Amino acid sequence: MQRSKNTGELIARLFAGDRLAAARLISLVENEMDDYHEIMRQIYPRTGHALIVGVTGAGGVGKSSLTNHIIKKFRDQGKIVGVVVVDPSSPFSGGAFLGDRIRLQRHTQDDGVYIRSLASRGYLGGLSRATYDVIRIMEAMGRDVIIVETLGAGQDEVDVIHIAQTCLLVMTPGMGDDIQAMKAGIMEIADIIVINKADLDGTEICRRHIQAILDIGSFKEGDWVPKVITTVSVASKSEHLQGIDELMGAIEEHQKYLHATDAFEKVKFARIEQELGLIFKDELQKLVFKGLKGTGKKKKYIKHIMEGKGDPYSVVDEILQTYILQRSDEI
Ligand SMILES: Nc1nc2c(ncn2[C@@H]2O[C@H](COP(=O)(O)OP(=O)(O)OP(=O)(O)O)[C@@H](O)[C@H]2O)c(=O)[nH]1
Ligand SMILES: [Mg+2]
Repeated sequence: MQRSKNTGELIARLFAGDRLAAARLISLVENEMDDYHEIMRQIYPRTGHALIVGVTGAGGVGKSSLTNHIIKKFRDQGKIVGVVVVDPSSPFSGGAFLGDRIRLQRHTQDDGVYIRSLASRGYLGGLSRATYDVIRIMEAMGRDVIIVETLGAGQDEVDVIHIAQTCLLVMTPGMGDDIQAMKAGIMEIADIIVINKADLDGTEICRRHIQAILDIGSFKEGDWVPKVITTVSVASKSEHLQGIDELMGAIEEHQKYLHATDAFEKVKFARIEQELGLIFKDELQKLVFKGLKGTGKKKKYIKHIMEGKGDPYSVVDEILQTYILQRSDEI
């Protein structure tokens, strides 16, 4: 690891909205340079003001196509937009990275749109933490709206979605029984459920399945009940597109709801809680591994488990006892 040069200047340029400075800072943070925490500390006070929209769902349901339209609508309102595409190279998405780029590329000439893709691997602190950091950097860059596209598959993506104030769960007709399996996601994650590809057969059945799940949901008076919107986000003629204005209306309505109730504070609380947990987990691991370095103990522990003499849980408990409790005694 090494210390980066001129971070002060880069940060000043970031605050002025400079894309190159943003790209440079993102790579410094991704590579966890020594002054990584200092960078994040300095930009943090400039964050927390953007509207953050999450777009999640299974591979190929049309998340990027919808994101494309949402970007355009926000641009038409004069807002500047940041987009984070998480996990585009995941095997689940069938190598959609290129597809994402093509779909989103018509915005790349627009200074009001800043797009960043995060690959699934290669982040020391994990994908979720990298995503949180990149979003903070985009906020500090002055983006009014940040759209986060994630594949709704693994835990990382679920972690990430807590950052969104308004979360779109995208589905398609023909998902059939899968809808039942997504019940928890529908209830826990979705503020807006989008049935995309409504030009395909089965849209009405899909809507009924979703409605049935919502009907048995235990919503209390004043709770937000997820809205269901049907869309067509790719069509040979633009007049065949559907539901984009309704979708934007639903996003606006949800934002109004958040601000009119204490829900906005709850979302903020959840975001910071998640962020604290991610940073803490990562730093704790680094601290422990640093303590073990050069002692040969890490290897010993791994061998111990390999030989069936122990298990990772007991080892972690033991390490925590030895290293953390001893350390805290010192403090
Ligand atoms: N028929 C139809 N096809 C659509 C619609 N929206 C998107 N598609 C197609 O669905 C495919 C996937 O679209 P994407 O927007 O890349 O979907 P995604 O969810 O971002 O995909 P991943 O990032 O790979 O998970 C593309 O071939 C699109 O052309 C729609 O409304 N109707
Ligand atoms: Mg995509």
